[in-house]
Amino acid sequence: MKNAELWFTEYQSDNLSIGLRINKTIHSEVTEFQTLDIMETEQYGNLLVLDGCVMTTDKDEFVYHEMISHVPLHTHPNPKRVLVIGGGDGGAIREIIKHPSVEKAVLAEIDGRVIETSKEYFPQIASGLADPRVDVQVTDGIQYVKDHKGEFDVILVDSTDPIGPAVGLFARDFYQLVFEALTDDGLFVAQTESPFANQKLISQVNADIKSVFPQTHMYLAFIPTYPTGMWSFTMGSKKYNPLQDQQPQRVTGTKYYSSDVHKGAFALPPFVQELIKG
Ligand code: AAT
Repeated sequence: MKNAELWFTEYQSDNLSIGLRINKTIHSEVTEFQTLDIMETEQYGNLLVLDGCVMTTDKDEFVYHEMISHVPLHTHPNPKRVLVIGGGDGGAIREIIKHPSVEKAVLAEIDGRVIETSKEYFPQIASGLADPRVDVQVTDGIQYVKDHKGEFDVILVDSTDPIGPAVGLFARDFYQLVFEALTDDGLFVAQTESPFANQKLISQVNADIKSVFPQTHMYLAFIPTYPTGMWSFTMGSKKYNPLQDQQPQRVTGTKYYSSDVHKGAFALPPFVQELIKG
């Protein structure tokens, strides 16, 4: 009989939680930056948890990693140099290197233990990290963009929620540094939380990105293990528009991303439009 008693609960706010039945805890440690737990769940395969929050699972990771990567990379006509801030599991990198134009992909992850444990317990997610075009840097993403002006065509902010080391990744000053780290026609995308659970944050982030970039566009995807399942991403772009400049699909074998999903993801329900109308 299965153990009916072992459950992982993420307390997502004072009033909201998600529960997953777990078969066992595979790994647990306190790193220099956060607590790190890996569990085997019944529903979603292996689960990566940082500071009590779900980062990714084997079975739904494809939605997040395809949508954070392929939407910006099918907006830029010729992305050659790409930077991921955070994303130590390697999922965004795995998707980025599917693009034939990409010559270099840098991962700037603050916590080397996320990278090492992902290689061990999430080999399908971390698989791209061994590619010769990939440069893995264990460093604070804020410092990294400060030191690399005008270098990247596309930057992805694949960060934890705005607590602990990620607080600075949700600030206007950081978006200004991202702007400066991009080439003249560069663009960036950040994961920007749930329109149901994080309304204030979404409004603030949208206003901040608008104050730095000539174009700001929000899009949505459905991610079952993130708070409320409805997830937002925000793009800041110097030149290209994700709908007018959308490129024909360049990668095959995607499970969530398609040219139609790319278009549809920018159709926002009125209550979401309301959050970002300022
Ligand atoms: N690919 C989905 C997984 C993540 S993990 C986000 C990563 O951001 C973590 O590994 C964390 O160590 C890293 N990180 C946090 N702050 C910084 C920083 N300042 N510089 C570089 N890396 C950083 C995203 C999950 C989204 C969860 C939504 N609920």
